[in-house]
Amino acid sequence: MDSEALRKYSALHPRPAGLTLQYGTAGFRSKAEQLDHVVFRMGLLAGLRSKAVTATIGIMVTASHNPEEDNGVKLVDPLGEMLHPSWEEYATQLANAEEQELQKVITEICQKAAVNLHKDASVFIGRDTRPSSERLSQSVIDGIQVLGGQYHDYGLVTTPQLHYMVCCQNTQGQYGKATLEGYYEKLSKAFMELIKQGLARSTSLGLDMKPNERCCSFDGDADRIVYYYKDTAGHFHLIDGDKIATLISIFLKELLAKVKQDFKMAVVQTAYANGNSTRYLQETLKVPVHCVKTGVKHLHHKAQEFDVGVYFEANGHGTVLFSKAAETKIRQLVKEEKDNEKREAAKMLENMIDLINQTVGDAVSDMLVIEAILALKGLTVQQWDALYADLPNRLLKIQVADRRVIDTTDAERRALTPPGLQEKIDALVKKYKLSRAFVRPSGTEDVVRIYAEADTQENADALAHEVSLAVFHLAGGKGAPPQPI
Ligand code: G16
Repeated sequence: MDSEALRKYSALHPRPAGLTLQYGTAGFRSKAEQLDHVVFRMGLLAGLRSKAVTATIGIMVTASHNPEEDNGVKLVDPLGEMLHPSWEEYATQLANAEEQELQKVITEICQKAAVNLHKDASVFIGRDTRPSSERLSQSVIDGIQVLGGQYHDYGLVTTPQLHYMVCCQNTQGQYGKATLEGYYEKLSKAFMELIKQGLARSTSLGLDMKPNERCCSFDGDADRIVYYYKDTAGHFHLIDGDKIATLISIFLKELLAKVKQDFKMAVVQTAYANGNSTRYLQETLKVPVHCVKTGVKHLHHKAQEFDVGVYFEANGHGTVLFSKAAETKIRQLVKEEKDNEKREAAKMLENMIDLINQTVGDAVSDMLVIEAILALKGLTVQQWDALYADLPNRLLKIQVADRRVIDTTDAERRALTPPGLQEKIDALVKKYKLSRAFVRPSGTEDVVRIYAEADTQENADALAHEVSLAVFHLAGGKGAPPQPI
């Protein structure tokens, strides 16, 4: 390692005295002005990770849905996954090290993670449209160069596009071409093929807008999507990640039944999943459902256990993973199966595999998947919405002095600390029908999130408010106590 270069460049990206930042739900996230040293050091970390795994690593400069003045950094592992959890600790150590200790911390990481500093490093960089993002991605480049690494700066891209590019690069093009054109070509081709297949069977289907028009929105870095519409009475209907998972599961389950293979399919959700979505998936659709901690990395990991793993957070983050064995079998059926219905179903599954961005939840790819399914099944947005009715719910956030006083267990559904909080929540939940509530510290904002659902909106609101008061009193709330909704 060039110690002189490290000293020189780290002095250009000084760490504000006393500032400690934690690796959160999806990397580091904070006010942009506090992040220069963090992104520089994440450039270093990406270089180390690349040397450790002998593959290209991705760095995305974005704060997703956060306010414009925030920013953040997400690291992408070789196959497009989130950074391996065992490296989150190294990321935190590096981000918080005193400047004169940087070299020592790097040496320790190299020892613990068996990094050979003489190896090559390659890093792909992307950024969002925030005013601070361009400058911060320059600091990332400084970090990569200190370790003698190569980089390719893709500039403005969505987070899932960067995940895609990293995966393409490390699979020698097997997943696609590592360019933006390659990404658009792959998705548009699969979408056209999928739609064509369905339209060839029935000309009455299509993408025509219905009177109650469906709309969709992406988040700040296009890795989440939600649908919505206004009904004829002017009421707003949100179609969230739970309903997206349900639609995709229905479609895939039908195709899987047609190809008659013994594929294991499951849906992965978090505690934020609406209770009625879980009930519908388990009881009506008869698909196993698993609940994990918030954060796509947790959902992705769990979904990898199945042949077909559908995962979605209620907030619209999600995708579908196919096991290698299932993918190979499906592609083989397309080529060799004599039975027409079976082969056609396999072909649809094959196009779904190509249309879905399996590296990470991708709003563009998810939208094309949803549009194709709606068209192929001839479903209106209202019919999709009516699959089940969401239980009324309320999501609140409050500020406390230190949100780390809240520790949770059971996929974040129960609070271990502060003492007495869970008992209080249990007692409050008992007061309402069909009710459920939980609290957890956010990993992307300095807030505690409170979720409640119940039989009516009034009850969900009242429960959420009562739980927020309990958090305020037991976890050191800041400012005035939360007001009723
Ligand atoms: C990130 C994570 C998501 C998570 C969200 C909110 O999304 O990737 O899995 O649901 O943060 O997390 P929290 O409740 O801990 O603040 P994004 O789109 O903001 O990167």
